[in-house]
Amino acid sequence: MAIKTTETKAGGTYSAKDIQVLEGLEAVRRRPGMYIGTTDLRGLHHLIREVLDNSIDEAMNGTCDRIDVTIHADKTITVADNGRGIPTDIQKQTGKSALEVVHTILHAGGKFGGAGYKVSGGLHGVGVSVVNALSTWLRVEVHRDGKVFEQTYERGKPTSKVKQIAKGKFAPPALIWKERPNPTGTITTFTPDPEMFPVIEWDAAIVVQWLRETAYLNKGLWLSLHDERTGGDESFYFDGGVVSFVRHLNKSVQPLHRPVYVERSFENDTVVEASLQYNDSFGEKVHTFANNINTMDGGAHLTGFRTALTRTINAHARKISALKEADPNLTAEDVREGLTAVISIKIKEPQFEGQTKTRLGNAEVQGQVASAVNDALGTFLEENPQDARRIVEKCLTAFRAREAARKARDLVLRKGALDGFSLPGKLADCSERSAERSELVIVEGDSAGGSAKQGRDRRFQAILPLRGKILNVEKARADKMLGNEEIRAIITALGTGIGDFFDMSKLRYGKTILLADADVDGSHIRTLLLTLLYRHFRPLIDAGRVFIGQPPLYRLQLGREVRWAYSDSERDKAIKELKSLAAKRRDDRKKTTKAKGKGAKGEAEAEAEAAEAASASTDEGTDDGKGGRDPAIARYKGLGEMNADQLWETTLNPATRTLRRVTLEDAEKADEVFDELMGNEVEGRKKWIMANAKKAALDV
Ligand code: 0RA
Repeated sequence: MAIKTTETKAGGTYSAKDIQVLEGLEAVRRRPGMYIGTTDLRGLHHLIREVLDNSIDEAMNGTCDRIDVTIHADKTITVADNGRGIPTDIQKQTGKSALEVVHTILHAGGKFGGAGYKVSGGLHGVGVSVVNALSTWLRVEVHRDGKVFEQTYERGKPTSKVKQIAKGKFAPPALIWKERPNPTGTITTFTPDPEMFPVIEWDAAIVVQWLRETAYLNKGLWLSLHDERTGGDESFYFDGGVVSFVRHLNKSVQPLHRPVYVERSFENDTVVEASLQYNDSFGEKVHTFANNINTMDGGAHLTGFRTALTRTINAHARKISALKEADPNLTAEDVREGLTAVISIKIKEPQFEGQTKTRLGNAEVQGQVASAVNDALGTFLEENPQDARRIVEKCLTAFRAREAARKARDLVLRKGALDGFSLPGKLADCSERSAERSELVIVEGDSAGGSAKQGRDRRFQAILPLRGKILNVEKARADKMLGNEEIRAIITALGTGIGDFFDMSKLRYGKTILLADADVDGSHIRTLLLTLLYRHFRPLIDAGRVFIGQPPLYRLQLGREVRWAYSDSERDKAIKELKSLAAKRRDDRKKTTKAKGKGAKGEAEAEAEAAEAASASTDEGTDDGKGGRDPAIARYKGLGEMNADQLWETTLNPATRTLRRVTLEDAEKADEVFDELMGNEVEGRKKWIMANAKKAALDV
């Protein structure tokens, strides 16, 4: 069948090619989730990431050293870089400008046959055309060869040709930086489509996190966020690259030596960069990246790193006779305590695996990372005998402590303290025996725990109240940890055992729900619990089985109508809703009263009656001075203030409650805050408390 050609406004014709293009972008709009995962706030922020990644690719290529992101007051986003500028010349296959092609054809993003790029971030690379399709409006400005070009689009379709303009519309710092005579670069501005994204609220913290991480991973690259909503400006630039990253991660603990650093390029263009530094804590922080993408589930580069670390430290320990001939080798476990490391590799064709595509698959990388780390760490230990001794001692202590902990744990296990037979006394268990259908609610405080026990559905909800703060697992060793009553209660209630002994098949509840107040203390307890779960029950988090319960912040009442609000904006919405409901009722009553008493009563009389009827049923709320009433608003300070029914209605009832699933990122963040809060360094703790005292004041 011949494809019909249709006249376009511009006077050209639509061809089969154009139809394909439109169908491609239409597909993105029909199923945005397929391209960006979700259309919630996460998906929304993905748009920035997508555009940003193209500029970062340009930086990785060595042809861009500054990127500016701007959040405009009207929610529009601009990303500007001082790279070479996206090519604007006509492409043979399509007969169109390359600039238009990358913005309108799916999967045409950036990789121009490999000539322009060495490496590129593969994970997010769905291409800027996806961002374009999901924006009501997008404009790109390119500076190249002393000229300026622009093109605009609406919902992915060009609304102009690629045309040369006299002068740039913007002067982003990236371009005027360093006062180059002929600056080059790309400036992209877009407005996300509210038809695609129900909520458009930018979170500067998310962008700042990416910019900081990217700056660490690309030394010499300058990245800024300009937030025009607040006037906030933040810039990141690190000469030290991953060394600066490691120093940052260790800022609240005492390091044992200067960071070890290695950078090496291999024949296939793979570049390995790594830094490591031991500190006096017991935790481990190892972050791995491939092409700037956080490979949260590790992979070949992490395996190579661990192998090299264990091998090199063992070899050195034997050499200096810290390990005798009869001693067993230190294990990978033993060399983890107090280790902070960042491994960043740049690779031509990254293979990302796993459900969330956050594990690096490329097998050849393992040997490359191992050999780079072997050589660098070997040399470091050789040349710094005092540091070497401290590192080896640290690992030996870990080995001895682990042995002691194992013995203590065996003892505890043998005593049956962790068996299903001795469930904690304060656990109010549910009658349901199937884990899939039941849930454990861990509640802060005995009094809230009491309400929860009364208010729950005892068929499937078990309640475990916790008294005060649980033990600081960062500092405590495993044996001491198991001696803590609150922690033991959690372990026995969950039933899985911990660490090496963790067994998912023994899990007693499908969901674990953490319930704490929405204040500073509550957030402290949540942090403690998340850290415990992160370090000792990580498979539960990985499986998405941990949730944070959300108690409401407000109770609103007008007449008999009650609403709960979980945020300030929800509160404002509820006020409006209640008032319009009340107004409508007044109107209805007025009408019926009028209808009934037609002719018998005057209008004023009827109205008075209606008002009376309204106020008779209104024992809550106050006059708003306009003949209506304002709802009574109570601010909930804590779970303890709610009675059993209210707790059920707002927080426990699956039909009406809000739960937030804990992600690995949440848990990692908690772990970091925890370090700052609880690590050995008093200074960091002081700073955190001071910084948060402000927030705390706003909380009441
Ligand atoms: C491929 C080739 C060239 C530039 C780019 C891609 C490029 C793409 C983006 C996306 C955002 N910023 C960008 N900057 C550059 C140029 C090839 C050449 O000049 O020879």
